[in-house]
Amino acid sequence: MNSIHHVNLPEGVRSGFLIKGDFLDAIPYGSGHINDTFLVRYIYKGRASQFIFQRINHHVFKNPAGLMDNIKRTCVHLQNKAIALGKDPVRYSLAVVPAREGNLNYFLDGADYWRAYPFIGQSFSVDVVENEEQAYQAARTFGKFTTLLDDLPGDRLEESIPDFHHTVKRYNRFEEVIEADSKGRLSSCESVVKAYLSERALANYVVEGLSNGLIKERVTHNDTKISNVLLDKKTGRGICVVDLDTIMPGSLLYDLSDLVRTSTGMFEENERDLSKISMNLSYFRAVMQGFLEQTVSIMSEAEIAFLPRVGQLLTFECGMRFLTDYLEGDVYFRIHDEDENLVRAKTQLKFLQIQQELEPELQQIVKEILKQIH
Ligand code: ADP
Ligand code: GN1
Ligand code: MG
Repeated sequence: MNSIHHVNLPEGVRSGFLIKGDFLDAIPYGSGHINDTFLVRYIYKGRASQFIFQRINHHVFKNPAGLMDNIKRTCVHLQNKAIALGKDPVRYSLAVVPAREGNLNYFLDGADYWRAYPFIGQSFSVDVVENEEQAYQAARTFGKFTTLLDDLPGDRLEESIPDFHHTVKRYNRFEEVIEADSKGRLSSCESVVKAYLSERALANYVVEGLSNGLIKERVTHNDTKISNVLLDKKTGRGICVVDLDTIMPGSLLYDLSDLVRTSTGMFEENERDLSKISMNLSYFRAVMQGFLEQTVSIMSEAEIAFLPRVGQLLTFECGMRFLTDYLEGDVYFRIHDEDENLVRAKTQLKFLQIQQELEPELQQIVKEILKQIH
């Protein structure tokens, strides 16, 4: 949800980027749990221009300069692709606004790293999918992103968060945090903790596949929640993906998994009424269709075999991360209520169980789509 309250951006930040004109105003923007995001306006020759400014959470992203290097490289690659395809590069990818000094992709204000992107106009994103077309367009846009980055030149990207989707390590950490129970919260969530512990088997598939080569390491987005893709206000078509901090080496199954997690359920992550948690099979079909149309030609047998269960992986991992954070005293994800991380963990658990019950139906849908496009 976006607030209309103007905020005071530090003076250095306002003038820190190569932007023409005078600073007009800034408001908090988006619904992310990690960075601080602002919609910022400047006035030049009587016309307003808009930018997204972000203060990077450097407690989470320990090497912001390396992260910005990843982003810059991928944005330039995508823009070059757009030019080669005769498309408008401005709507094909985010672009990094350089700092006024030092030829940097970020502005350093004390210990805080700031970055700026031009705001892509006539666009919107959603927190909960509203119709099949949105699910299809979002998945298509993320799928295309994966294939466009398949030939990114240069060295392996920096891991902006090492072992970000190493679900086995996440599980081990979860066990340690349960054992420590440093905030005395375990007694308030024992049944949820037990339920997560019993899903251990889910953690292995992709981690093992990546290590034995059956699943290929690629450049992936790793945070493909539905609010991280821009759709066109007029046509509804996917424009481009945003929130690029976690672009790094990964598996395309992570990206598809988080898309299923966030676009086939009909609920907010912090929904308290668990009876509202459900899975929309038409949205699942639309997500699979959109993503696979773009990516099936580069997928391995091991990747394809996992498709009916793919959504379970990040639903489990993300839910376990929320629960870990609750037990640790809410040190990672932004919260608005004291028990929000526990509430989030409960929604994910319920959604995980729903996907497990629906596995035969999901299998059938995947089979039909593969038959049609393979
Ligand atoms: P957060 O970490 O807060 O999720 P995002 O980068 O996802 O940050 O930005 C928040 C929201 O702002 C996105 O969901 C999207 O709707 C919008 N957004 C982000 N970047 C742009 C952009 N360059 N142009 C237009 N809208 C954007
Ligand atoms: C965080 O920053 P945001 O809100 O897009 C998190 C994701 C989780 C997501 C859950 C760097 O994403 O991994 O899936 O919350 N990002 C990071 O909503 O940890
Ligand atoms: Mg986001």
